Order: sequence, then C-alpha cells, then structure tokens
Amino acid sequence: MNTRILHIDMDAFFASCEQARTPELRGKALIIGGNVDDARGVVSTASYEARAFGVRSAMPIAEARRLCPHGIFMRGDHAHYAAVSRQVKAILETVSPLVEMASIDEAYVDVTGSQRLFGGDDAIAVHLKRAIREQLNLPCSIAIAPNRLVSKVATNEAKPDGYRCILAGEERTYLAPLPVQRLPGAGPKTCESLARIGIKTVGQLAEADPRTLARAVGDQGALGLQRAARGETGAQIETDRAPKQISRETTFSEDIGDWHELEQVLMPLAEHCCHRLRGRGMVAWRVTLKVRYAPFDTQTFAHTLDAATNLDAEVFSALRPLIAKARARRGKVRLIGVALGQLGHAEGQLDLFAAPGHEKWGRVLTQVDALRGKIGFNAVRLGKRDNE
Ligand code: TTP
Ligand code: MG
Repeated sequence: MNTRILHIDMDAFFASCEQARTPELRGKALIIGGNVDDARGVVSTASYEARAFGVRSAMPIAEARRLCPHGIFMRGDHAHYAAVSRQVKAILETVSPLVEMASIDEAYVDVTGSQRLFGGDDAIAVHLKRAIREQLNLPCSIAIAPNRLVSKVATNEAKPDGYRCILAGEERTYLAPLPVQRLPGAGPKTCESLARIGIKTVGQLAEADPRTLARAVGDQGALGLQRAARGETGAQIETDRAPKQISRETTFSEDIGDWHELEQVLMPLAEHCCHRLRGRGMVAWRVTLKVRYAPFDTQTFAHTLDAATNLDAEVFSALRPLIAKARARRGKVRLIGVALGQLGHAEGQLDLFAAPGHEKWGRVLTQVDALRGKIGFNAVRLGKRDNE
C-alpha cells in the first residue's frame, strides 16, 4: 500500500474564525492582531480581502492601517481559536486516528489506511472540506501526497480553499518549477546563498552538483535540501519538531520484588509509548527497559530491532529478554520504565501493517487508537493481564 499523507492548513485562520461567528464580518477586509491602540502591535493574520491590499502577518498594525484604511481591525481571541482548533482535530479524526496537529491551524494525517473505506484521496479531501465547512463554517486547504514535505508544499500552493493530490512518482516533477523559497527549510539566508550559485527553482536545486551545493550551504544543509528538492522525505528538515525518544515510567510507593507484578505495570507503559508513536506517525528502532533498583541504582537494558516498529506486540517481544536480564539482578525494584528511541517517520514503513502477519495488527491497532482518541487510553488494553 502506498503511503498517503494528508496536510491541511486553515485559510486565514483567526480571521476566518471571526467571520464564521459574526456574519457581518464576512467578505470584509478583516485584520486580527495586537492591541489596536498599541503602535507596536503586529498583525496576526488578515482575511484574504485585506491581503489584496498588501496586509500580511507580522506587519505592524500601523502599516496595515495605511495600506487598508477601510479595514476592520480586531484583537484576537486565542481561547476561541484554540477551541475551534480542537474541533478541527476531531473532524480529522473521523478519517484516520493518525492525526498530528503541527500548529493551531495545521495538521498531518496519515490516510494510508483510510483509502478503501472512503474510496480514495479525492473522496477523503471532499469529505473533510465539506465537514469543516458545514460544521465550523470555515475554509481550508488540503493536499494529499506520498510524504509530509510534498504534502505541506502542495497545501500552500492550493490556497485558498483548494485541494491538490500528488501521486507516488510525481513528487519531483511537481516540485521542480516552484521557487526554492517554497521548500520548508529553505529560509531567506539559504535562498540567498542558492541564488548566488544560480539556483532559483526546486528543479535546479534537485539537479545541482552536490559539491558546489555543499560549498554554498554547508554539507548538512546541502544533503537535506537536495533530498527535499527531489521530493524525498526531508528527515533533516523536520528534526527540530521530532522527539528523540518516547518514554514512560512509574515509581512505586513500595519497592517490588515480584516480576510478575512488575510486568503488569510495564506492558501498559509500553502500550502507551506505542500509541503515542503511532499518533505521531513514527516508528522506533530501539527498545530500552529502565529499572531502578532500591535505592538509587538505575540500570538500562536495551535492544536494537532488525526492523523499526510501532506495534505493541513487537515491542513486547523485544522487552522479554530485557526483562530476563533485569530480573537476574534479583534486587527489589523502585521504578520501572520503557523508552522507544532511534525514531523515524513511519512513511513508507506504515506498510509495516501490510507485512505478512501484520495486517491484522494494523487494522486492530488503528481501531484501538481511534477508540482511545474518543474515550481515553484505558478504554482498550492489549498487554496480558492476570487470568488471561
Ligand atoms: P498561518 O496558517 O500561517 O496563516 P493563516 O491561517 O492566517 O493564513 P493562510 O494559512 O491562509 O495563509 O497561521 C495560522 C494562524 O496563526 C493565523 O491565522 C494567525 C496566527 N499567526 C500569528 O499570530 N502570527 C503570524 O505571524 C502568523 C504567520 C500566524
Ligand atoms: Mg493557515
């Protein structure tokens, strides 16, 4: 199954939220930001009607007033926008449990497993755009592509109120004509350096000589940029948001020597970590068991997997031999924990659910995660209990 990542970004979000709840503001040049009386205030956002006059986010309010004197200026109501953002998330969760809010008005949704149910990318996008319009009265832009990077770029190109679908294999040709500025990770300084060596479009960047590129933007930068320009997942330019590991631990009020009892605590911790990993669309290569023997002697036992995973059953199997090692120490235990590390994006690996013997797990876990999203993590537990 080809990985399909949906990216959604709400149009002129704060302004649209105000227009949604106050009909008189619709179709007007609306500018949200700062304190209207504060000369240092800046624009948070402007409706597209105000953008036609050159008003932009982060511009001083005073300048916005000069450009758009007839505009309606309002202070923001962040509590309201945060509440609307939660409603958007709930709508996104009707198509897939793998929803990652990237900011207040932007999210990535792994819709790989939703294709059959909805009848394909276009149907998923139409369903979401309609639900958001009907339930929240808001416009948004959506793209669906083989990975996060291409999807994000395409959403911005589709604005406002648009939809783009980029098929597997089309990534590079889609990106090629765009200016390099459109690539996430290519900031103004980088773009200046690229312009100095004659690179203006993403296509030119993709085909640039790696050594010339490295001289202009550094070794690391060159590698990440060129991968991004080719439409490959740009792990390098997403790392600042990605966690290094996902972990959970429990400290006991009394030290425990019974490993049967300890396992009853440990497995739910592992389930929690896997649930969070899937929620972020990630997989882990390394499983670590952390044990603090009374009083302050902390030990870790780790195992690197042959293939990255986010499946509970595989993490449980990796933990078994680690538990045996920890148990051999024979001390009473004060704290126990599990960490999943060496994380990667699940793109291309969510196919892991499609591997022989895993399809069933994939289906089950998708449902389990969805249920947990609705009624809480403890709604469904997979680890072995007593009496099982
Ligand atoms: P964006 O998604 O960047 O902008 P937008 O939704 O207003 O417009 P569009 O996506 O259609 O281009 O940001 C989301 C919200 O975050 C925006 O409505 C207001 C807020 N914001 C600020 O407060 N300051 C800023 O500088 C930016 C860019 C956004
Ligand atoms: Mg937006």
